[in-house]
Amino acid sequence: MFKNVIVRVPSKTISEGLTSADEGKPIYSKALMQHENYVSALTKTGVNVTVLEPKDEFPDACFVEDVALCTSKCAIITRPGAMSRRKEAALPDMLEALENFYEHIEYIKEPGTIEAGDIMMVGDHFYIGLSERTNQAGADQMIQILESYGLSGQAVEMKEMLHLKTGLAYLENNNLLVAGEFKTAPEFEKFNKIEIDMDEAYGANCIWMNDYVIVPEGYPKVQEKIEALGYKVLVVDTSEFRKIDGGLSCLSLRF
Ligand code: CIR
Repeated sequence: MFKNVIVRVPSKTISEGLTSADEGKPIYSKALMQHENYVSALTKTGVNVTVLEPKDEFPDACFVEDVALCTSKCAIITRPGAMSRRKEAALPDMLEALENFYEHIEYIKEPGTIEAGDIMMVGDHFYIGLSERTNQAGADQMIQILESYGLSGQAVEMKEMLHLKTGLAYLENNNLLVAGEFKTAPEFEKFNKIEIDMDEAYGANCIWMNDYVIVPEGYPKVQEKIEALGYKVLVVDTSEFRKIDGGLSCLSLRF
């Protein structure tokens, strides 16, 4: 069960966020509204939500998932691979928020880079995607930290996606949404894989929240497959965040 969530309100500079999508720039007012709906959906799942203030100097700072890994034992502050995002990881208000919940806070150090959108938690085990943002040194440090707390981790090769969780979502009970390159990855063979079609690949970025699964709006086949598994579904529109490669998981830290 998750008890707590941390989010950060999008800033008016969100239109300058990093992107590989060719879908235009996010509209600030719409992004704000979608973010409010996201917080409402999270609240419905019974968690306590800490809402941090926007940071104009960091257009991507609403994607808080990337700056910390929150485990059952400790929080680990990452070192983002994207230069424009590197200093997001040590913002004082985020540290303060994490200190409210965690006695132990660890840090990824140079030359390691890691963005926690590349990390998927399955119980006490963590899969770490080696992406353009997360390097081997970062993954090695992370695994070492996890092991020092009795947790474990393993690195996963990846080639196409921005982040590991761009194409994977663990829905507990051994159920795993898989898209694109992860459909055939040997690491995930043991799961009950729910394959997401190419035309709905963005919809693979869902989040399991206690009895609910939050699904992005506009992916009916994904929604149907999740409902068929017996989950209660909440739908949230993330179209403005999609324009800068962000999705549901990216917008929160859940622990
Ligand atoms: C970036 O490129 O860093 C942001 N525009 C999107 C980050 C998405 N985060 C995630 O997948 N965890």
